[in-house]
Amino acid sequence: MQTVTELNERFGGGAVLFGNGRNGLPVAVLQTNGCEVEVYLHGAHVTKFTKLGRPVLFLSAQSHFESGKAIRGGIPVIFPWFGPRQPDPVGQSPMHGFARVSEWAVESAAGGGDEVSLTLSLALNDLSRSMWPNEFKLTYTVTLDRDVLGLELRVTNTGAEGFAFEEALHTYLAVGDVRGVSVEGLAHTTYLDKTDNFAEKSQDAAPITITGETDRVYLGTAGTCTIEDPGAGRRIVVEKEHSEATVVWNPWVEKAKAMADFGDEEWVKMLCVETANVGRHAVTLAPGAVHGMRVGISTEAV
Ligand code: TA6
Repeated sequence: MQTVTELNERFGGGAVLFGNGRNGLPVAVLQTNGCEVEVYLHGAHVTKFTKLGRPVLFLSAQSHFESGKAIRGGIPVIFPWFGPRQPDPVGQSPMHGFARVSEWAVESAAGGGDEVSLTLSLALNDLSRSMWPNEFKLTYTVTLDRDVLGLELRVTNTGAEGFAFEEALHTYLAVGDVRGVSVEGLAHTTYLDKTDNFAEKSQDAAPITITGETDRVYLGTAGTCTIEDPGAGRRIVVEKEHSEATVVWNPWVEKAKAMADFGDEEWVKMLCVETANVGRHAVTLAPGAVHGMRVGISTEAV
């Protein structure tokens, strides 16, 4: 892996600077006027997006920052399976795949002024080979365009066999109080309720409110979600492309207590609204083919 000095010599110097982050893990900082983003090479993990100093993303104070472990909060990159691997041919496949616990390489850094971008990549490696037989390359572009955070995950099948995969950008949004927010953009869609044995249910027309543990996979939806957060005086807009599923998650009280890398009271301050292709929307990729999923995250005052 390249040192921070080498990274700055090769890619730094513009509006992207590399440094030693938590536990000495390499981190890239992207800045535009009034906004800042931090991306760890560990998991290609966006851990921070602030606008005028205010966090848009939630990051747990209890998060791990170490090799082999996922960071809790920010935007974990989920690939090539979502949730527990089913079936699990190797028996110990990590939850949510291996991309978020892998070390990614820097491909390029560009821009300045109002638009800055960083591209990272992950290709077939010993970890992936040990649990997944396919030849692939991931490229992940993080763009800060004025005050909009843009993300694109591209999956390339570099092998001679087709393969199927699931993916998600598992975004942890920062909210004032999750009990006072509402989510719009998923009306009249179907969802699988993971708190009710994956029962298939229909979402009515009303905005979604969070009144208990919530873990839902919304299917067949390419729409924009808006998270109204009057308590924080803002709404967060999550606009996506080439994604057919949206996951909404809050662990609430008991699940929060059960997670070692999450504070007991932190469930109040976060809501995951995830951009995904999972379950019946898993992507099948022929040899040589590429699939790109995009999301843009922004805020508006209310
Ligand atoms: O995206 C929601 C979910 O799949 C939940 O079921 C919950 O497990 C969450 O992800 C967090 O998973 P993690 O492996 O990061 O603890």
